[in-house]
Amino acid sequence: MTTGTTESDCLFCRIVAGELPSQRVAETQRVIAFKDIDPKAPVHALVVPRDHYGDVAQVAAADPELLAEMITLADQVAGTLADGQFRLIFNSGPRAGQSVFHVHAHVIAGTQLGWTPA
Ligand code: DGP
Repeated sequence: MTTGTTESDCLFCRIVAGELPSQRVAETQRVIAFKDIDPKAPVHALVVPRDHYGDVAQVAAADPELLAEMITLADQVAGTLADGQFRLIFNSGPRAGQSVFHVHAHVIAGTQLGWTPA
């Protein structure tokens, strides 16, 4: 099952549920944002829907308003923790670097960013 659920063996479902600790920086009824455990920039947060979807295409197809809410929360995080400018990254699939299969947007901000994705 990849949509609209909670999965007991999913790391981010467990963070959403509060079973595992995280440093939350923002939240709404349907979305939470917390600091990445291995930050790649001065500001590096993950924006995650509370419901489980495997990747960005799945959430876009099932619930485009939820995807928009994720992006709005990312903008809010960048405005609160940085100067409002940010990069938003959705790794989709292992070869693209996805390691946690609960959709998450990386919010990268707080410095001048380079462009070396590969
Ligand atoms: P990705 O590789 O795109 O699937 O990104 C997964 C991110 O999740 C990666 O940047 C590290 C982060 N991460 C992994 N485990 C944890 C955790 O337990 N807590 C937090 N806050 N972040 C985690």
